[in-house]
Amino acid sequence: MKERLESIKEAALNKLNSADTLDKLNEIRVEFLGKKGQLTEVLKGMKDVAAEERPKVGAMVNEARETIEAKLDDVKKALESAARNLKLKSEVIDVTLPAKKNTVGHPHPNNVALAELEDIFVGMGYEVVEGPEVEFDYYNFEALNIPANHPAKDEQDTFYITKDILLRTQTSSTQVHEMEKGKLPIRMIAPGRVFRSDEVDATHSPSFHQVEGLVIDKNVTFADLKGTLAVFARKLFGEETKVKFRPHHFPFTEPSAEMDVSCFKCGGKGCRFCKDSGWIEILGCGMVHPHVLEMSHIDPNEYTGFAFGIGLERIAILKYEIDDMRLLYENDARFLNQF
Ligand code: 2NL
Repeated sequence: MKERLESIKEAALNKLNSADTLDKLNEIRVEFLGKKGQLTEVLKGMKDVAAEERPKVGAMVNEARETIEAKLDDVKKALESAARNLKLKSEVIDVTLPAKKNTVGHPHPNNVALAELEDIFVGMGYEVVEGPEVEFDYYNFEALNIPANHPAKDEQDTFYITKDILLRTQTSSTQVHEMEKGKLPIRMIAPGRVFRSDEVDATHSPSFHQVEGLVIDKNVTFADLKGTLAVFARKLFGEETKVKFRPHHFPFTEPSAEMDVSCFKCGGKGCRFCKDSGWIEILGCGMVHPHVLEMSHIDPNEYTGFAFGIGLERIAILKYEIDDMRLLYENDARFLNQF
């Protein structure tokens, strides 16, 4: 009996010495100490042992069990500690690695130009007002004296949502809403996104941005318009900038004009930038048409006003010498980071 116990113990310790996982350790526990394990089998054989021998054999079985259990415990601790060391080693942080660079957002050239325009007009006492991009036909066309048969109203130029609802083609609609409120005088600019059914190319896009301006007060004249826009041009393009007004036609203004500035590249001598003319077209403007005032319940005998419309992309393209409008909409960080 003693020999059998010794050989079980030896076998168990041998196996434990070569156990390299916790799973194997458990297999060994079951094999020797489990319900059907080798040591348990020996205990079951105790009934065949002579009564006076039983305490001795029992003590030997207990000693064998305790030895195996102690060894199991040792190996388990050793395995757990090895596993922990391995994990710690794999989680070591190399503090000498270079830090990740955070990429920071960048203002879009349109927004850089808009901030500059807003600064100039806010400095002259104008309020910045925004309005809806989806409008009624009335605010986009009718209230601006654009007749029902005007070519701009064609479905080929304007995005209609229903017969009476559309995507605004100019931000004048925002100014009509301001006039309707009946609070005078008005000195405002209306920046925002506008929509026209255009194919995309280097100078066109179905969605672009406008900044329109409107001043309504008593005794406002064309001289006020010229003076204001000349100051604006000098602040935007430099103090030496000259301005020139050419007669034009818009349904919502009378008289109407387009304003050119002297080429800020060549100073007016003529270059590739101004197509050798010395002048660059910047905006459209005019005195608010009496019909437009009347439709918004403003008496044209008491009040007059001037208005202007500026293409924001055009300003950004000129100021930052961008040669293709599509670059403004692609949002390629390599392009935007230059501004
Ligand atoms: C352009 C230039 C312009 C206006 C916009 C305007 C707004 C009201 C009344 C009268 Cl509420 N006019 N805006 C005036 C002149 C020119 O835009 O090139 N537009 C096609």
